[in-house]
Amino acid sequence: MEKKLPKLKRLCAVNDISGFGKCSLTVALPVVSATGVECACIPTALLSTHTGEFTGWTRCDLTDQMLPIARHWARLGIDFDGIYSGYLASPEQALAVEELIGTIAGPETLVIVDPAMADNGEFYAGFDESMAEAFRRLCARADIITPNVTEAAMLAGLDYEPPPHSLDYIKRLFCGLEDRARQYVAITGVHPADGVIATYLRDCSTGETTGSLSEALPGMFYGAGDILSSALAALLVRGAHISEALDAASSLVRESIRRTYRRGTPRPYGLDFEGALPEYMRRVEHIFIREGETAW
Ligand code: PXL
Repeated sequence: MEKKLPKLKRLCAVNDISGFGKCSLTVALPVVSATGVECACIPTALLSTHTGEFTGWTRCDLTDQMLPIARHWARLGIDFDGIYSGYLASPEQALAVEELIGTIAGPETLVIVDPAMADNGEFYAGFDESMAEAFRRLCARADIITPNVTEAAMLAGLDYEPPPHSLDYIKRLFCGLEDRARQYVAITGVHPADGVIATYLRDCSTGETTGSLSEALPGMFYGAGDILSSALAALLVRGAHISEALDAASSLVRESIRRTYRRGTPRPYGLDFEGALPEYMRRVEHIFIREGETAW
């Protein structure tokens, strides 16, 4: 008889499907699975592409499906180790996420919210301050939030400052966000100096701050935030320590960006993370390998 395997951890990703452009669910599904975590999903909208740089995209809003899906799962008695929300199509969807957390989360369910609504000092197409207000409420339900610098400034009610981002500015962002999430705030896409990109993480209960720094390649890389948040969410749900989760997630993004750059993939097409997954999975294996058991 082969040895029994432990129960798979299960994450619910609440995010849109942009059919083309490698972001949201088309990133969350493979990245969460590559972490050895089951990825259930509640699609919030169906778009032909993401809304950055592309024009003429199609969109079908799925708000009216979100709670019925969650209620069906609750009736089936399906439990979740984590709920991770990313890009949402409207402030109403943020309210629906709050309600679905109440419907499918248990006391131990980790809630990760990526308040994806803006970048480079500007809201994404179709969003305004009402989206920031809705995310402020939703973030208060989250154990960990992963805003980029623009989103962090919006949530904290501070002005956006373009790069280079001084440590004083990052500290002010953290101070403004300390009461926004229950435990961790990870600010992504920080440019502390020319040619450097970083994610800084604050443990709100201890005030301890750590960072993961990489070489920055020029230009905008769509989907980088989604890869980082998906990996971080799955690693934490699986029980990784926050610092090893941040390191592994950051190196997946770093390697995906390098590959995209080397291949010359058009930026709106998303990151070439596929070839970076094998090394990521080796890292995951290293984190979770236990005496006498495999990580998978
Ligand atoms: O990667 C964030 C994202 C996700 N989904 C949609 C988007 C964006 C960013 O522009 O437009 C539809």
